[in-house]
Amino acid sequence: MATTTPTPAPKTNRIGLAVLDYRGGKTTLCAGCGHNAISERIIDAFYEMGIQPERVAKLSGIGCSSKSPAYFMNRSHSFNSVHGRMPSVATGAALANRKLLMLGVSGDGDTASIGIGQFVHLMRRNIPMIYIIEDNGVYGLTKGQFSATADVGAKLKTGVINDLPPIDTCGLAIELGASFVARSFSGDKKQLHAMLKAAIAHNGTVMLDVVSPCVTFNDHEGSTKSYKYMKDHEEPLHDVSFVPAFEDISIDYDPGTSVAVTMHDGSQLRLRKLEEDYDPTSKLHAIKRLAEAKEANEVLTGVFYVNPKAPTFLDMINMTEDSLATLPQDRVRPGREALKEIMEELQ
Ligand SMILES: Cc1ncc(C[n+]2csc(CCOP(=O)(O)OP(=O)(O)O)c2C)c(N)n1
Ligand code: SF4
Ligand SMILES: [Mg+2]
Repeated sequence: MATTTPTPAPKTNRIGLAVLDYRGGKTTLCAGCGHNAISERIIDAFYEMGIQPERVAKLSGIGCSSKSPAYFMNRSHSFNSVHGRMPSVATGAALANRKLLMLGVSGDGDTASIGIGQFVHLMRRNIPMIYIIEDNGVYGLTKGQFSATADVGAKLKTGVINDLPPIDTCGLAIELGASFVARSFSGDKKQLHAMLKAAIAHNGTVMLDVVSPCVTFNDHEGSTKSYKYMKDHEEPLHDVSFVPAFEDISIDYDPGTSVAVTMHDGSQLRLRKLEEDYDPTSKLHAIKRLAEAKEANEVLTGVFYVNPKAPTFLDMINMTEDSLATLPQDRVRPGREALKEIMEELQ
């Protein structure tokens, strides 16, 4: 009689979920779009960190990039906002329930063009959330016009040249108060994966600008956001690795050649120095190095700035640990005495 081999049980993470539990709908983006690679890294990072998908709130604006939350973690909460207005929705959700892990996905157009006013106020509040810009230098969804992150001299397929200076979202975020600011490339699997895991462990605003080529409208000769340009011009500041608090943090670490930043949950972000003197906890270093890279036409990647101790907006306003929706009436409604006092003050 033939024996049947039992199918092995799927591999699970520390909360007993399989990677399938972190997947979303089938992508409708173009094959080869950098945004798809970022969705894959998000799935892997949340799976490996053992985050309950129901604890995550996915937020986005409008654009091909902003469609991508539909393609990962379909068990999570999700809100697709108006173009460029995701930060105010995220701020409200973070205030209403600080137990949620907020994950915003935006585009360079959604953030740096129409949404710049909202973006700057999100950064200065250090709202606890991960804010990813899937940066392709164009408005992919509306057929490839330049966005405000396009470099001077970049050329569209039609021959149009951009002569306006780009907005550096990383420089802006550091200046304004985001407490974890990094840049990566959708084609750099290892670096992006480590950064996303560190982002999950951070308490404060993580602003992650990920260069993500648009294969349909901005991947040609003359583009500065193409796969080829990134391969030729990417200049990593350090090798990024991350050891979560639930693993043995003493392994594989050489303090002489690495900088280790301890995150608020005890995890360690390890940056193996490629540049001897770079200090990721110094805003000044970060801003200076970004300016130098710009002069040299390099696309600098890495964790530019991190401060795990910066107070978040929720700490500043002494927000309750409980979700507002679960508070009993006597904690949200002023009593008769308090109302009487207010009325007397107004007389
Ligand atoms: C108020 C408003 N203005 C303009 C548009 C048209 N529009 C849709 S997506 C988009 C740009 C998206 O670019 P980006 O955020 O870079 O996303 P990508 O498609 O490149 O990923 C624009 C201008 C809109 N939907 N709403
Ligand atoms: S148009 Fe560009 S940004 Fe949009 S899905 Fe296609 S490759 Fe991606
Ligand atoms: Mg874009």
